[in-house]
Amino acid sequence: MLIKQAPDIRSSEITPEHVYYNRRQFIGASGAALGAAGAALLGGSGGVQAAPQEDIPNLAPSPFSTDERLNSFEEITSYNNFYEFGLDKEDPKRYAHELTVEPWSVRVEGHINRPAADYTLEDILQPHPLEERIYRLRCVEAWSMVVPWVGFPLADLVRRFEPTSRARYVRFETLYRPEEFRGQRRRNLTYPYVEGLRMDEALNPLAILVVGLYGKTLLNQNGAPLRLMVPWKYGFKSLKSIVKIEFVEEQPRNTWNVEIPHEYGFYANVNPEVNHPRWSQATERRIGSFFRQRTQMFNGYGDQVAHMYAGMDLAANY
Ligand SMILES: Nc1nc2c(c(=O)[nH]1)N[C@H]1C(S)=C(S)[C@@H](COP(=O)(O)O)O[C@H]1N2
Ligand SMILES: [Mo]
Repeated sequence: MLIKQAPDIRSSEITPEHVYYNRRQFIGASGAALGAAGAALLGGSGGVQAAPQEDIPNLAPSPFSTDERLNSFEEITSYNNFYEFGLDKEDPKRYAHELTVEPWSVRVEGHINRPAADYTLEDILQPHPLEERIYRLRCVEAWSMVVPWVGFPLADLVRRFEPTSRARYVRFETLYRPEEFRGQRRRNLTYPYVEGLRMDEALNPLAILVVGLYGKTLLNQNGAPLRLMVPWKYGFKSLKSIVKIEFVEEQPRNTWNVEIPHEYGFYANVNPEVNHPRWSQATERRIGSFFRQRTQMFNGYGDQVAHMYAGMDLAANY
């Protein structure tokens, strides 16, 4: 991830990456508003190489982190689901270099009091101090991992754009670029990949936007440069390589629900008692361990999230 001079700032204001991250954390902690002048830009290298990883130092730890044994960097970056690169677990790593993530911008629009616009990745990240969140990740295919993500609370971004009372859901879109995503050329799903959260879910402190893992910026196979992570839901809710965040009134039609409605719903909360037609959800295979383990309700995050679903029929709202 190269730091490039923004067209409107002087070279004396350009900051090296490590200072930049520090400053961003400082700025975030001091509550500076969106769009402070002189923020460094993540520049376009224009090449065909996957973006090189950069260190993200000085991460605040989180009380929400698990102390379970971490999956290795190798496991987390070579066993992936990212259908835009292909159906096999090895495909995302194999074809990750075909995607260019610099420059990157995110369209933010819908029922908000802030301007609807294309924001540079820099604009999106600038006010938010980054922290490490070590979360369990549970795929609906009944495998799981423990991943040290780097990110910030989605709630902080949501609040910053000041949703109006008509904003009842947040809808997200992954990049649509068939020239670089071979899975999109093959139409192995209906693209762009769409996901959504109810507003209270988006405001839950566990929901984060992720920019890195293991203290480094994301590799393309994990959803560079910006992806969602909602740890109490099956992994398909946590979409990758986000280019659009929209505040909407209606429940979004999420990709897997559109694709196979009788197998995938909107809520997709991890639930050992509600089986998927093709996979029992009672147990899971932790990548790297031999024995299967019991799946926990809400992936073990019930204390933080169960209240949002009080009175809801969790079997019907898979
Ligand atoms: N755009 C997009 N996002 C996606 C997917 C995908 O195919 N496309 N796969 C999902 C699924 S099924 C899972 S389990 C997680 C896997 O994230 P990881 O590869 O970083 O472990 O990404 C999710 N996000
Ligand atoms: Mo998944």
